[in-house]
Amino acid sequence: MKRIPKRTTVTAALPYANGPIHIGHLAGCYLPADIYVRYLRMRGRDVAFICGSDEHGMAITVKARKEGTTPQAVVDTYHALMGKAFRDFGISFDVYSRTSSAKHHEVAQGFFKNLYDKGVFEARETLQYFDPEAQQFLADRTIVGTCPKCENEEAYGDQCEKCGSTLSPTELINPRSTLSGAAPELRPTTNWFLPLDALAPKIRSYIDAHSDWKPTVYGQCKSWLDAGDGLQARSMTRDLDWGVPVPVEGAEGKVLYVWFDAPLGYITATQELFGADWEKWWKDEDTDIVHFIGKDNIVFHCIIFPAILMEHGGYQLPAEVPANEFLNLEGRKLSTSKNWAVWLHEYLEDFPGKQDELRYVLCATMPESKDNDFTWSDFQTRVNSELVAVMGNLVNRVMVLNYKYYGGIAPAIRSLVTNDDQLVLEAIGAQRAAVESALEAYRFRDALSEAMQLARLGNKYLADQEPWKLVKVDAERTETVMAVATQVVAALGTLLEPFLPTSAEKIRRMMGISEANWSALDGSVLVSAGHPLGASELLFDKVEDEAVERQRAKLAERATLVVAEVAAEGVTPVAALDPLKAEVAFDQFAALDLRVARIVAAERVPKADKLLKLTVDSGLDVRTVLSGIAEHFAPEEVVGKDVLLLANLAPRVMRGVTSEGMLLMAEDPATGRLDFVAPGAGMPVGATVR
Ligand code: B3M
Ligand code: ZN
Repeated sequence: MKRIPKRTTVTAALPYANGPIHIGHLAGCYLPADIYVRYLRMRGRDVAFICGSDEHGMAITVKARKEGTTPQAVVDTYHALMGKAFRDFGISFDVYSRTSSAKHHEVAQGFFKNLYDKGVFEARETLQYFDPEAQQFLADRTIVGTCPKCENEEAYGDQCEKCGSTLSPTELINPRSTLSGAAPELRPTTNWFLPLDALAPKIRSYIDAHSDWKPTVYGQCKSWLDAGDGLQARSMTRDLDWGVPVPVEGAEGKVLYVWFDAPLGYITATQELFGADWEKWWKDEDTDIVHFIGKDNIVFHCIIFPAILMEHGGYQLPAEVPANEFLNLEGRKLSTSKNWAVWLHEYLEDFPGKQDELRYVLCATMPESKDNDFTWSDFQTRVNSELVAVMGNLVNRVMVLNYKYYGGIAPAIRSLVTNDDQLVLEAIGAQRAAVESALEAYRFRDALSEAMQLARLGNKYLADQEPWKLVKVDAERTETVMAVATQVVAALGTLLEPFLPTSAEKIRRMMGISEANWSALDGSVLVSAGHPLGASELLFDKVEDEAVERQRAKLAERATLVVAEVAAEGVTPVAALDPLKAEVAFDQFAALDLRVARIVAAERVPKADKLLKLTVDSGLDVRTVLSGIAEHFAPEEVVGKDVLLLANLAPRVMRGVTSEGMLLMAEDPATGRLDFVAPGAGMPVGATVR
């Protein structure tokens, strides 16, 4: 059994204020956090739910430049938009703060000063590009030049988007500043580095103490720690003008690295929420700190932020980091910059009052252990065949019959309770226990399906007992059946609260129950006989084909716009496809042993830029596979992925390592981007491909 903390500080990643919230953000982080918090509140636990906008960082300045406005104007716009969308959607933050506030600057500077005064940082002088016209140092993304690998003339200082190579600004040929167009000069600059290399032993023992974290989270931490050259010192300051000014002498014109200040935003927000009483939420041993994030934030929350807290001292370290994988949209990666998204504020306009429908579908398909896909047709199917046909139907029938037979007064258990009655009544407690254990383990999909199971059982019970027939022959038995079914519906009014708060509240109103009561789901009578029921309300209605088609058309239109924009920017159009290869006999194909496999660990291969050394579970064995994808994927991005493995390829030795098989990859002919060929959802490791 997990220890029950005295209080829980739950944070959800601070979204960058450079664009609206989309369904990927929700499924990755805000929805699971909200479900978890609502659950803790129901159990009477002391919990604070913390979030706010992340208003610093390059993404904001890039956006401001693109729109010809100031970073402050950008963050003001999106802070307001995101805050409203979260509220309208029912994400129940206790505080939604922002990092451009004076208070946050104070907190972040205080932390930096503390570490600086202790001598934690290493000051290092490096050469960096400086724009002599704009009179400022250039961040990697503000330098473009010719890619040394593919000769694309528009490569960025950190990456070439055409060939996918990771670059450093000094590798670019003919670099130029995007601020002024001028050729930048290398100038020396001093920045302050957090010596993660020296701190690695402490970080390792912290991570080792959390081997119970989700395998994807723990695995990513391990692969950072075990990477070829280990953890590297990382600069905590930047030569930029937007951010929290570095509060030490000689640091004029520098700001804190956004990943230094942003997690401290959780602390600022807690201070805003509790005033003088905030400290116990971060410092008491009895407090658990739980960070809900997406997988791209793991290193920052599990390694860098804990390192900062350790060096500061006096703080609890994150106890749990239930990070999720990514949600895709109609088979493509969600992207704010490419406008490939279902935006929350637009959804709320297009589907007014249907918050719970989106919560339901996103929870049922949550990318908990691997990436998942959102499609509009799946949305429609789940709403219509699960919410409408199961849940809505049960509640509606119980209400209609209770009004028809008893004038809206809760019926009483009259006759002897049968085995069927007993089973469905006992299911209330059993499903509550199942929901609890799934939620305590951050298994949100299972938790929701356990809650839904009670509705399924209730529906089946009614279908089996057929009170609408029984009523003609046995009034007493009919009333018992209706009383039992009423208890089940009333239980759903509480059990669904964490997942579907609006619908749960409607159910409670219909049952004449004022408050959700988790502990009463133990066999207690939830609606006593003679109690007046509320008026019937519509829980869910069908999502029609037209609504779904409108959404698909919207996406298609945007996709066309994106293609047009890309073409206008002069990026190469889709290149010629590879010609068809010579015919093979079926036997030649059948001789290949192709299987579903899972990447369980990954690391770079020293002195081999292109290779990743992967540890792959083929179902039959765990083996090493070398793959030429290092320029396309960081090791931590691939851990946990399900892939297709050519398992009977003759072993090959490369760089002194034996590779036992090959992973199937697809290559985008236009960009050279590589991606894994992935099996469909739910296909087990070891399954053969034929
Ligand atoms: N803003 C990154 C993101 O939205 C970042 C999270 C900060 S959490 C302290 O993915
Ligand atoms: Zn390139």
